[in-house]
Amino acid sequence: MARYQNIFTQVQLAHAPEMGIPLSAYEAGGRTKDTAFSYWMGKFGQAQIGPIYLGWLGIASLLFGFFAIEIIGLNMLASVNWDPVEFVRQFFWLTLDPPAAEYGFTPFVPLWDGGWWILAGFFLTTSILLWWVRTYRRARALGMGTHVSWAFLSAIWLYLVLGFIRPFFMGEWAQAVPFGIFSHLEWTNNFSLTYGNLFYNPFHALSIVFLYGSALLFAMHGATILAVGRYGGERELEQITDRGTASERAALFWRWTMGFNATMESIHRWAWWFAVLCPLTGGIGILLTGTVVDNWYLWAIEHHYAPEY
Ligand code: 07D
Ligand code: 07D
Repeated sequence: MARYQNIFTQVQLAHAPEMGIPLSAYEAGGRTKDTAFSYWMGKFGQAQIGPIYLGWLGIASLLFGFFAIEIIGLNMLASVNWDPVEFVRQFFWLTLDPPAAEYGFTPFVPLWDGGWWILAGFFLTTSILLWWVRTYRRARALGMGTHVSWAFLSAIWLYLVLGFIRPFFMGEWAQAVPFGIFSHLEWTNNFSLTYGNLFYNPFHALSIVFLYGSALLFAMHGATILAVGRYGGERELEQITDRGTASERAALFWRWTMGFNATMESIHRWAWWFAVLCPLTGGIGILLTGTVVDNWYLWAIEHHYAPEY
């Protein structure tokens, strides 16, 4: 029987670099000319690195992202008296916090009292939004659907709710998430405690369903395709135009084990929806907290979602 090459036996062909579809003269200016081949990257994915399409959107996005990281990093460095050793030692605990509650939601806050946080947030958000436009435009340029962009937007929705939309409705920047490794975890913990335990927020529960569901679907799909790799199962084009033995087996496996099987197409819709619904429902849950519901535990008792002890 023909043996399919897997990660251990894969043959890496050395060939002229694949440059992608021709672009208009204007667009071609945005694509780098150089490529490289990496044997080790070839173990994880394609051995060819580049060309990358940066364009002005990509460059602007990276630049704004750099400003944000720079502001966050320098503020953290200032908080340890510009001592690089302490910066590294304490890195996980360093933080750049939003303005205190007394400033409300005004953008005019002294830099050292939270103004830097607003600026960093502005630059980070600009960077993320520009990157989003880039995903949309590159997909269009390739004649693809824009599914990646809409999935990304779902994550951006949660990010915006956490750092801008909810603070806006609450009338305080102080409600937003700090920039810092452990400080953002402390914020997450405090948020749950302040609003009476987030576990009683049904949208947090839904978000967890889709988070766990995403991991489960990813495991099932990844495992299934690897399991039929010996029949060329991951060559989706051949499997779709000529439903070969791999797809057939993959489908039968699930029909035999659980009575139902997704199709080659629908499994990707399942995955897309689960991933998208995780931050989408999460964002709804966060937006309702403190604006509509002050204490999820009491809310849950009132709505017979939790028993009264
Ligand atoms: C694997 C793709 C690669 C991305 C990576 C993250 C930065 C931040 C910034 C030092 C899966 C790159 C990180 C650029 C550096 C500074 C200022 C994605 C992969 C590797 N969190 N969170 C992390 C962010 C929120 C929570 C890790 C961002 C909410 C918990 C990392 C945001 C809440 C835990 C991180 C954000 C929350 C983490 C690993 C934005 C509720 C962990 C992330 C923009 C949702 C875990 C120490 C990861 C950890 C962790 C980044 C928001 C909760 C630093 C950028 C406010 C409970 N978060 N997080 O792998 O180890 O994601 O923390 O909204 O346990 Mg977080
Ligand atoms: C953060 C979307 C924004 C990210 C973007 C990416 C960059 C970096 C860098 C390329 C993740 C920008 C990227 C800038 C680029 C490079 C290198 C998505 C983000 C745009 N919870 N909880 C969730 C669980 C508890 C709390 C969601 C579990 C406690 C709060 C998720 C448990 C308390 C919030 C989830 C648990 C608490 C959440 C996040 C268990 C704390 C949120 C989904 C088993 C003590 C968030 C409604 C997600 C949310 C959230 C899981 C427990 C607090 C499903 C499994 C009770 C405050 N929790 N949680 O996709 O939406 O995040 O809640 O105990 O805000 Mg929770």
